[in-house]
Order: sequence, then structure tokens, then C-alpha cells
Amino acid sequence: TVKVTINDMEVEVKKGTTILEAAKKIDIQIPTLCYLNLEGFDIANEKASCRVCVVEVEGRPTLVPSCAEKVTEGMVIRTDSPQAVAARRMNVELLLSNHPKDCLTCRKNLNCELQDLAQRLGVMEISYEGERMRYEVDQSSLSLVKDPEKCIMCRRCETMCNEVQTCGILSAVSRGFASYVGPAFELNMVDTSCTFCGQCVAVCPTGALTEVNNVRNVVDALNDPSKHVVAQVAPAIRVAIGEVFGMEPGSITTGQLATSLRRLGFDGVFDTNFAADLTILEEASELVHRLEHNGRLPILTSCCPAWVRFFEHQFPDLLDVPSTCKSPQMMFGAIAKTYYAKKIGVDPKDIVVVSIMPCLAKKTEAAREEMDIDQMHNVDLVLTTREFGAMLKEAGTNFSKLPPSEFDNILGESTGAAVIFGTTGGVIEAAVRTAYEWVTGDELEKVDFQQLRGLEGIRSATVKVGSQYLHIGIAHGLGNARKLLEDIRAGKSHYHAIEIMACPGGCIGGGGQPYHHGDMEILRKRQEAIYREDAGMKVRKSHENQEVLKLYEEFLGEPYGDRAHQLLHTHYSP
Ligand code: HC1
Ligand code: SF4
Repeated sequence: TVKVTINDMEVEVKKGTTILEAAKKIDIQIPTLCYLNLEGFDIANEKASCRVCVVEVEGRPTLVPSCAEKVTEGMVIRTDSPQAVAARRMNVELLLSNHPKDCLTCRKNLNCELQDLAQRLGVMEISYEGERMRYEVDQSSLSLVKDPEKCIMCRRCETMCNEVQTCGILSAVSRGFASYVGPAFELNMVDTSCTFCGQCVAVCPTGALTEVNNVRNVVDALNDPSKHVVAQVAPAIRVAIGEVFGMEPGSITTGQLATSLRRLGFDGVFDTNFAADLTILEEASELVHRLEHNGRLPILTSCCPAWVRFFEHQFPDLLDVPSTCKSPQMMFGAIAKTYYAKKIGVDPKDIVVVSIMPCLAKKTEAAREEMDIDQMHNVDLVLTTREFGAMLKEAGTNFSKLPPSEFDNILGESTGAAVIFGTTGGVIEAAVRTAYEWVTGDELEKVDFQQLRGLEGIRSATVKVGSQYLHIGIAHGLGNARKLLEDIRAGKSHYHAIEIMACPGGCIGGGGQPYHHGDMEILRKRQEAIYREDAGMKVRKSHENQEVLKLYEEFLGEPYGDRAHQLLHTHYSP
């Protein structure tokens, strides 16, 4: 260890610790715009580009960036000296001099780290006002908006995209004053192999990268009396949206969600979890089918649309490996516009399906034409957790104080197996609960598969199912997924089934969730809440969902049968 003194306080830290991290240990928060360290995920952006974190080190002629400088024995550091504070302020003012400053109408208003820092440093005027760089806003995709004028070159997005997701879409374009981060050859995002995972958006400190906002479209639909507007809520929303309203991370707000949607005027208030149970019936059937008929193994889960885009672009030779199941979001839409439409006697063309999702890629997935039914999209509009939170704020909803209520029936019942879809490891655990009982014919007494849980990037486990051993792999983060895919390509994979989620943590860490500003404790709390919600449910296996069973009986026929194939399965193209 190394002993150092920061602002007259002694602290002992591990060798190799940066000044910034050492200061954090004694609750001294040095401001920074570019630094990012997602603990436990091996994700760090240490480019020292913003120079907001500069501090004074005794014996050094110039200020040093605390995010990049490692402590040495006996170092004496001041984070609050007049020189350090003045330099910090000047660096923020320089950034602001080349920044649009349209904060009132910016998509990032009150969530912007640059705005927050300017306020904390008391910046009231810009001493260096000069010329500003002008760029077009890229609104080419259905998922994200890129506004290069708001890029401050912190390069967190680049680290996320290139190192964590290994997608390689974003890098520095131009030089010096004119530089910003974007795709090579100034391509529009939609023309790249971007997966729309939104992890770049999740870490952008300013309004340079944000989601496409669909709140106005949803409000318009709700105000149109000729439309029957239904909502579905993804598993991971219920453990995260409370944060938008100042609740503790990991607060479970399932009942408040149902009430809030009803108050906003939705005609049907439903749960994506219903469709997650449905997905398990299809996916477990497909797995059993492949096992019994010498089918292609391993089977890969297909509910994460960023992951789907990733393998379509990067592994076009392996398109027969993933499950053909549509995601729960899309299965929900397909059932809402057929079975449900018939039941309530409404023309499916007048039904608007709105999804509340933790994800930006879900916006692009909703428009995938190969999933359309009678030239109708399964899902019409997708809001992220953040957008839905904003919509509730706009309506003045006191979310945390809402009385809880239940989802509506016929597309509202769900089991504990469905809620765990929201975290890495959950989809495969849900599938195992069902496959086990189907294959063995025995009742599964202990439904918790601890060996599938956790937050490590790649995990594996072996589960005994009757006389067989199922080898299961799990990856989250696309860089981790790539490793498992490369093994499959090389013929070295020994797994029967693999679950992949594009975002670190799975949907709890989705690109549309409330900003966690690098605090990984928040992800852990969301994950714990997911498992708590599951443990508290009476029914915890998808094949015991009575509404889903009734749907098969009245409408779909057999799981993995003809009707199910038509409505609930899809195909992939490079
Ligand atoms: Fe997910 Fe899924 S779990 S993909 O992580 O399979 O987005 O929450 O809705 O569709 O159910 C996201 C979450 C979500 C789907 C389900
Ligand atoms: Fe890269 Fe994902 Fe951002 Fe696309 S959405 S640029 S893949 S991090």
C-alpha cells in the first residue's frame, strides 16, 4: 500500500490507485467529465481529456490530472487549492465557449454533467466566447440522436462502443478544435453496424448522444379518441423507474406502474412479463426440439435486439444458431393485435401498442418489417424508462405515493420466471425451470439456480435435467458475447444453451434506464430487487401461467406449432 495526504488528511490505498480514486476513499469528490470506471466490469475511460480533475501535487511545477496520475508514497495533494479550482473553472469555461448552451430545451436538461459542473463552479459568464463549430444533428436512426456540437471529446462513448461492446462504431473525427466523436467517413449512424445498444448514450455526460424521444407521439395517440392504446412494461422497469422520482435504487414499483399508466389514460395496462412467460414456452419447446432431433446446438437466446443486430452484422455465417423466437416485446404486440383485438372486438389497425422498455434497440426492433403481421408492426411506439419518467413528471404524477394496482387481465398475468428476464442470467434460468419439468416430468422443488446468477461477464454452469447434463453459458456485454460466438464458429463450444444480453448487467443496465453515472452499486441493487420480486411470487414457472395456457388453448394451439410459428417466430438476415 501507499500512504498519501490529500487536503491535510492521510489515506492509505493500494499501489496503482489514481489520485481521483484515493480522494474518493475519504469522500473528496474531484469533479470530472471524462473519467468513467464501471467497477467489476473492467470498464475504464482514463483518457484525461477534459482536464477538469486537475489537482496540485507538492513539488510538481504544473497541475496534474487526478484521473490519470497514480499515487506515490508520501505524495501531498491539494484538490481545493486556488490554482486547482481556477484551472478547473477555466477548463469548463473553455468547453462551454464551444458549446450550444441551449440548456432549457436540451434533451439532457438537468441530467447533463457539464451543466451540473458549470453550476457547481459558479460559472455565470463565458470569458472566452468565440467562434463555435457547426455540425448537423444525426437523426437517421429510430433509436438514438447524435448531436456533435454537444460533444466535449470525453470519449466515454468510444470506450463503451469499442472496448466493452467491440462494435467499433465511434472514434475521434477531425482534429483539435473541430474534433468530435462519431462514425468513420462521417457516415450516418443508421448506415453503420451500430447495434443501438445505447451504451454510448448511457455514459455520455452531455446531450451529444441521447435517445430518439417518442413521448409526443404517445401523448398524441392517447388524445386520439379513435385509437385503443395499450401499454406493456418490461421486466427491468419496475426496479429502476423509482430512481427518476428520488426513490432508492432497487425499489420495486410494479403496482405503481400499473396505476400510473391507467391514470395517463391507457385503455389497456399490461405486462411484458406475460409475454416473457410465453417466450419461455416457445423457447423451451425449441430447445427440447433441438435436443431430441439432433438440432443445431447451442441454442442462443434472441430476446435482446442489440444482440440480434450484433450477430447479424458480425456473425452472418451463424444465423441458424440463435433461437427463432421473437422477443417478449414483439410477442406481446403480435398477440395484442390478433387474439386480444378479437377478444375486445377492436380492429387491430386501431390498436396502438406502446412499450415501456429500458432499451434503445427496442425502438428499432419494433420497426423490423419481417416481424409485421398483415403489414402492421407488432409494436407501434417505444418509450425508454427515462422518457416514461419524463412523461409522468409532465403530468405531475407523484409516482412514489401512487396506490399500487394490478395489471389488466388477459395479457397481464405473469410468473417469477418472467421478472428475472430483466437481469443477466434470468432468461436461461426461466427456461431451465420449464425445460426441467418438461423433460423429466417431475416437479422442480427448488427453482432458484444460484449457479446461473451473478454479474461476472461470462459465466457457465451445468444443470442436471433427468439423466442429461445441460451445459449453459451466459454472457452480458457484447465483447463477452463475441468470445462465446467465436468459440461456436471455431467448433469449440460445448454448451447446449447460451443466454446473451448486450448491456452490462442485462436489461437492468439498459441504455434507456435512469442514468447511474458510473455507480455500479445501483446495478447490483436493481438486480437484487429483480430476484426479490421473483422470490415473492406465488407462481414461479412460466408453464404455470394460466393466462398463457388459456391463450394456447383458445388461439395458438400447441407451443412451437403452426400458429405459434406464424406469430411468435422470426428469421435473421445479414
Ligand atoms: Fe428486456 Fe425482454 S428482458 S429484452 O432485457 O426479453 O428491453 O426488461 O423487455 O422483449 O421480457 C428489455 C427488460 C424486455 C423483451 C422481456
Ligand atoms: Fe456503439 Fe452501442 Fe453506441 Fe451503437 S449504440 S455506437 S453499438 S455503443
